[in-house]
Amino acid sequence: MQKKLLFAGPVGSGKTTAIAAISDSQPIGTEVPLSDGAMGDKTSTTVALDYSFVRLENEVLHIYGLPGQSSLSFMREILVPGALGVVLLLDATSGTLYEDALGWVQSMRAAESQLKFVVGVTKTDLPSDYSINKLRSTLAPYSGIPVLSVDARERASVKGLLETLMVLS
Ligand SMILES: Nc1nc2c(ncn2[C@@H]2O[C@H](COP(=O)(O)OP(=O)(O)OP(=O)(O)O)[C@@H](O)[C@H]2O)c(=O)[nH]1
Ligand SMILES: [Mg+2]
Repeated sequence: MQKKLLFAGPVGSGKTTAIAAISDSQPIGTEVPLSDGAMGDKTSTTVALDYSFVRLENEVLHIYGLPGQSSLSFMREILVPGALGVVLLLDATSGTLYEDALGWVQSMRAAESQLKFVVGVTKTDLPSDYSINKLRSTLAPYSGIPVLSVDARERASVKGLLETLMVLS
């Protein structure tokens, strides 16, 4: 059976960047320019999905990235069936980090109750008042979700998330 994993999380958390960093081939993307102009070096947003694959310990993992925009949340119901697990990326500099964490876990578990999660917090190199302990306690009702700090631009960092998820899945 095909091993399917999802990258989820809000706009700008690094899903498309992480998939490009980990991929064995050029990912398939559905990027359009940001309507309000660039956010730093981010100039586009995903409007349907990202797709790529990666070989990890002799297994081929099929990787799908969701769009972060809430108006495109219907893509979750389309992409969740058959997925083994979710890499949930959250942006440390976002003022809605903790609500985002709960909202994404709740909405995706509503679509598929058995989904495994690993959380990767990006942009921890930038100034913020993000606290890993507060995030862990926010997610405590969903026991067994590891929380790691990552850089979505770094292959080794993203690979660590996938390896953690595959141990759970
Ligand atoms: N400084 C810093 N920048 C990061 C880090 N991880 C990702 N980024 C940047 O954050 C931005 C993420 O953009 P995308 O990958 O398009 O985000 P996305 O989650 O796919 O967003 P949508 O498709 O719009 O939902 C890029 O500009 C990355 O270079 C990090 O750890 N530190
Ligand atoms: Mg994207």
